[in-house]
Amino acid sequence: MALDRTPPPNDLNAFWMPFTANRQFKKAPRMFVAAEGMYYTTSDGRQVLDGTAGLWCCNAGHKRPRIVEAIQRQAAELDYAPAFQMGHPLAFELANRLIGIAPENMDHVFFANSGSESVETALKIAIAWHRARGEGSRTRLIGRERGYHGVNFGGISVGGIVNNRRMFGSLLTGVDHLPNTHLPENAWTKGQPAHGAHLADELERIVALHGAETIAACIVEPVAGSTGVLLPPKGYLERLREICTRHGILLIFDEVITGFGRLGSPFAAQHMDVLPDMITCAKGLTNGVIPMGAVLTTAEIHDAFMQGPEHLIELFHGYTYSGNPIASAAGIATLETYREDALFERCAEIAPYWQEALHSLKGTRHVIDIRNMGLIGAIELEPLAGAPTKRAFSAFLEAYEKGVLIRTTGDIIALSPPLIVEKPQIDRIVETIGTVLTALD
Ligand code: PXG
Repeated sequence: MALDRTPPPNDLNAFWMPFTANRQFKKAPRMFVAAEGMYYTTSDGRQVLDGTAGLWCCNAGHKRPRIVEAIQRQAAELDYAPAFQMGHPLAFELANRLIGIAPENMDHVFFANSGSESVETALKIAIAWHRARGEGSRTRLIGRERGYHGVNFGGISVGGIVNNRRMFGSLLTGVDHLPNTHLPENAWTKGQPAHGAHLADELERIVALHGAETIAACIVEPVAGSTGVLLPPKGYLERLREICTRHGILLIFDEVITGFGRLGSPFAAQHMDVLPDMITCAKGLTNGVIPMGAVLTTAEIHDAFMQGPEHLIELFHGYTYSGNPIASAAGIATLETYREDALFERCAEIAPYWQEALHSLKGTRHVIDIRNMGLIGAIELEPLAGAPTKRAFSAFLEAYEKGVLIRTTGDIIALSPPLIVEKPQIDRIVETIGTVLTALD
């Protein structure tokens, strides 16, 4: 008989953790065992205030009854239905509800299971759309330096974070990058910065270099989250839209972070009043509870594929779990929760308080910039000499010990509390960060 190789349940070795300092973590694990509202419970029984909505995804806070019940009900009703050549009602209902809150030019939804998959889907649709219309030479993709579009090959190719790229070979060819929108003259800006709309003109330079007839799409995050909250300068997204339109380039907004109320509107596209051709989203789509992503597209894009004999598949793309019944149920219940509690409006209402609270940290030890928009905030630290990222990581560990969950990327503290956050909780997040930074080397 084979020996049972199963380690004991509390052995931490087998699980190779994502985007984690595995050895550090396994020496001093930080485990959550429960969550409700604005708080996590740790394995040692402490309450930790959630300053990050999990990973930018639990916009309605934790353990929302409507979502919990919807998942339980659906699991007992229809657990799985084949996603190809078969359907089930909830995927259609969720698609309709998404269109109901999306910008007015969005008419169709393609489901995926994560932000990364949504990005791959959108990039593939963009290239295939041009080809379907007889413009097969449009294959080039334009991303942006410091952009984050997930971790699959398309996403890291258009993405612009060097650590996510350098270990993984040659990536997609035919990709160019716009410069990032982070300018030193915008330091300490509250909300959208004044300088930098001209950075969109770099797209003109790329068009002049390669010819518009080779370019399929340009993908950007309306607010770059992962790289440490880089805001779009006033007029920048408008100018990008104008240049894309003029050259027949599809504009994709990656709204994995900005979707579902983070800026006070359902999507950043509405907040900024700029209409992209496609939107990628995930995270807040199900309040983070079940993996799900989606690509929203216009009728113009969708309809170009709906030709030829009707028994033929129009787009050779899709996932086993596209529109999964339990994820769809979670998505519907999540959108209902957002509406019932008017959470997008709540974000818009509390954002000015959030802004002033964050900027009150100006002058705190190590802080070299603070920026914000909606319920997003970033506090940039002076890196510890010779040890970049160490100071911010220490701040993260110290804040956790003091009962507040923050995120750090590089030497930047990135904050994105659930949209249910109350003013005293904002105060606590800010005070804790202030205390931690003051005590830190
Ligand atoms: N696009 C954007 C804009 C994202 O922010 C993805 C795609 C990928 O989504 P998935 O679901 O495949 O992870 C993201 C994810 C952070 C952090 O700390 C950000 C993300 C994920 C985890 C952590 O900033 N963004």
